[in-house]
Amino acid sequence: MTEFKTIDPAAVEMLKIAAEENISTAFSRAEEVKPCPIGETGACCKICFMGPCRLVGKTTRGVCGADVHTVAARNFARMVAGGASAHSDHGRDLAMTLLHVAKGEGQGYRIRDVAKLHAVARYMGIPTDGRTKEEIALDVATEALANFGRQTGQVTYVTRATKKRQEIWKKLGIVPRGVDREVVETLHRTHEGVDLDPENILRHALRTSLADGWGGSMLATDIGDILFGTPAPISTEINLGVLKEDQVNIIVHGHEPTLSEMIVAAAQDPELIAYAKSKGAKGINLAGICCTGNEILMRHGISPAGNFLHQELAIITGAVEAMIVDVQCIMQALASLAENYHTKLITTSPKAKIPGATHIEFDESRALDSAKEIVRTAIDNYPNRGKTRIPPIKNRLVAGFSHEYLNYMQGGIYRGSFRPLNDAIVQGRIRGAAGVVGCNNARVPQDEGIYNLVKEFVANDVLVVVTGCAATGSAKYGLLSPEIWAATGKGLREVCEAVGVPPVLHLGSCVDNSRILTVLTQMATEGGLGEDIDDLPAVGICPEYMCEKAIAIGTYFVASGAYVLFGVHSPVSASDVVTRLMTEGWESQVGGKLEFEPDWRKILEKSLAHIDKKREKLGLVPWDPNRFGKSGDAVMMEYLKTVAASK
Ligand code: MSK
Repeated sequence: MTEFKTIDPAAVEMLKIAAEENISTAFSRAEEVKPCPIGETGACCKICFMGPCRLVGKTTRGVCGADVHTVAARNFARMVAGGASAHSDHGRDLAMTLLHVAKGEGQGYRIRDVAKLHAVARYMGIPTDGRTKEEIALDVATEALANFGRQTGQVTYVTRATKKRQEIWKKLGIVPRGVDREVVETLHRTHEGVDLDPENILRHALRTSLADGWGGSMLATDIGDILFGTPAPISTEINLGVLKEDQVNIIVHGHEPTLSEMIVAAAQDPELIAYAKSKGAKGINLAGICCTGNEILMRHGISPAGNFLHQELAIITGAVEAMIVDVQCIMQALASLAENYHTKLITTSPKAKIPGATHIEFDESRALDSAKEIVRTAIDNYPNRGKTRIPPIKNRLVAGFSHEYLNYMQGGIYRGSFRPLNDAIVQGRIRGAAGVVGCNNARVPQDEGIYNLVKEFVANDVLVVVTGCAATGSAKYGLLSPEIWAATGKGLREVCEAVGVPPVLHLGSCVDNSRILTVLTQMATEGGLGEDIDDLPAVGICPEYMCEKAIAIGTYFVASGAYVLFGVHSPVSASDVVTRLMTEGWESQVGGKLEFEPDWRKILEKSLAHIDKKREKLGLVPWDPNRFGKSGDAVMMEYLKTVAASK
């Protein structure tokens, strides 16, 4: 570990400057502000005004009599509801944009992926034959929006889960009805004096999370693809070194692609580029942070300047003319930090204002004009730039993998499938699969768990998919670049080389964890690996979770059958009952379980043991690291190396 809580040399460089200049960052505040030891474990109840009641030591019940198990379960369920709300409101906003586009409104937006529109229409049972894309889009948007307010029945995409999974949900009574209904019901149940049974509370938390994963998030991904294009592999660079000394640097940060897509278009506008030149810059350089960064990386190859804990560090470079933010994961500290530099912090969403920031409302009815106004503000700020210190640190990455592209790579347009991947797992060339997702958390060394886990998984023949800040966290160290091949297990390497994909696949932003649900479901239905997600030799890991969205994601993966491990600490450790319900209890009910384990080495150990156990249960050959790696390609590479050495 370095002197600072990060393994990123670019972050270290900026944190040294921050320390010298007495600038506060999340890294320094995490040292100064100690976490509340009672709230941290889930033992603090503050849902009524007889409290807050802190259930520690001899205090085993709050004023109303609630015990620590009820309190911890309630706190957890509210986190799930918070996370589900954030993702789902994002999905709702995209559905509204699609509705506007279908009606010929929404300046600058259009339907970019008609094939995806048709695929989504098919999922929804909407006819496509002989209809214009606008007519289909109108029905798709209307059906998508119905998912939020539906009171009975089920969210549309429940039918995309395996039959077995749907039966499990039905039997348990956790088929999600409508997104808003499940979230509101969680808030009602966890109000003072309503649902006081931890098991019952947690069961509804599962239902609420499913409304996110198979509802709001999946809709956000699908509609994002329809409007902005389904990602395909694309290569660029990452980290603070992508900022440019001689250009207007604009960073987009937050989550919703409706804003960032228009900023991308505005930044490429010849008039605005000329305007930037008139101010003495050589051009406009756009970069991303957090999941907005992932959205524009996946679809346009725009370089990310970093992940969650880089948002302040980017401003400290002194080279950022504007940081444009919308919703989620945006630190309030950015406003006071920006006062020390020339950077303009521009908020754009009516839902998310920050005192001290400049608010330029992003108006979707004149989206491109709004985006141009914002970019112009950034350009106007270029002459105010003072001393810059951009760390010359960056790495290459390949991103842009979608479920559709993976199908295509494994069989072409007409015979796309997951057969080669499943076969490779059956043969033991690939040991299993791991999803490494989620945030940075200033309480643990930035990227340490993410980096080590991804590196160890590929070395052990485990195919890795990454999303969110774990994806950018991996990419900063070359794990998404060709450098990774040398560190990849022989069997995994052989398969990936044959299929033409890297061993670490960037699947997108936080809402795009729904792409992983789709991939896992297809693997389960493809044949050879059981019949549902809980049969697969696969794990989901969130090593550095920071927010409620991560909790919602972890919970919907568990409800979908996955073994999920979170790092940092357990937010329910005060209750052995809740801890048991989330592990043994959920495993017996839905086949998946949720564990919290701060040590990444133990996460690795548990993950590999789980993968091997599932292989054994499926009757597959035990994984052998030396059995493969002697295919034609590998032999040819060795031969070529020998020839080259002999010259
Ligand atoms: S941005 S939710 S810190 S992944 Fe999606 Fe990163 Fe976590 Fe925010």
